[in-house]
Amino acid sequence: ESPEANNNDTEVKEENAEANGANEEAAADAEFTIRAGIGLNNEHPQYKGLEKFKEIVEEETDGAIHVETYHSGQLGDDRTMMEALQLGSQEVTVPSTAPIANFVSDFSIFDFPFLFPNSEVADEVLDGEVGQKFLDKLDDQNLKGLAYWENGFRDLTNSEKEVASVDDFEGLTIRTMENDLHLDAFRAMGANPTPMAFTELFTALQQGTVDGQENPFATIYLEGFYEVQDYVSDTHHIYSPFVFLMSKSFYDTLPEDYQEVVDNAALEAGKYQRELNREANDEYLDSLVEEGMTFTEISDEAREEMRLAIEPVVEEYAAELDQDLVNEVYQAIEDAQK
Ligand code: TK8
Repeated sequence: ESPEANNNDTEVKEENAEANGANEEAAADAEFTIRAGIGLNNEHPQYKGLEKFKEIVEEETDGAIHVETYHSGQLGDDRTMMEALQLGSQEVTVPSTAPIANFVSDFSIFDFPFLFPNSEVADEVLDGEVGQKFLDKLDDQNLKGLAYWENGFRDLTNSEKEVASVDDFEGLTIRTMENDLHLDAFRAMGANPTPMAFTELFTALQQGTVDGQENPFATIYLEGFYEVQDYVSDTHHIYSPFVFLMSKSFYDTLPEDYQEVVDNAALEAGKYQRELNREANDEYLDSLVEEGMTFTEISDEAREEMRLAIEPVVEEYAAELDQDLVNEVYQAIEDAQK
């Protein structure tokens, strides 16, 4: 290697050691340490949001609360990290609502396909009264929901063929999140769904264990799925919220003024994360095509066909949930469009 390269390595090593040193020192001085872990990698807006949360909390508490941020499933998959919050071995994680539904089943409403017509309506409903009612239901699981962030509208990719309508789902093995509604919705469209933690997804796509998956464009691009997937369709079949979760037992140990700091920081960082996420999702479809993926546009008729194919599943799940809450969600969606 050229001497400069070596020199850079040494410089990088010194920088890292310094950063870690500073980190260790900060951790030693802090009254509280928050271990915050997510599944997406450090380029994704989800991680930028976590860094923003860290910046605000450490500044507002003058370092009394120290935040350690982890990405790419370093602390495990979404379910593992939520269980770690319940056990007190981790303080923050930001999963999609789909895995949360395994802890609080009412959350499955947010994975009803085609529930939210756009992100503005989603923001208004989630950040309003009815969104808070769902967050309050997390307390019994020793989870404190502080804010809704954004994963985004989910789109289908696969390595087999162009998907332009429901008929094209036939026979495709699609990885879904670990959520029964997702499984039943993809079965209703003729696909062969397989539930899998996000941490195993890239390898499964690479090895062909599954033909495809569904996630927002930002995730498809930033996680490099274009390297192992050939086709992408803008199905936009589900708007997926993230929920900023804190271990409730940890939250309850914080003095009231620090609770206010983390409450506001989660909301503030969420606004920032949503903005970054929307910019990213708009820009990354072009990047996917530049990386060689074939883009298939889903027509309104084809999307309506998908909605109708899934409708019996949505009705079945809606009947299982708290009817007042379901009606409140639909009413809030209607009001948000007036
Ligand atoms: C990352 C996941 C991801 C989700 C999925 O941990 O599992 O496909 O969309 O964002 O939460």
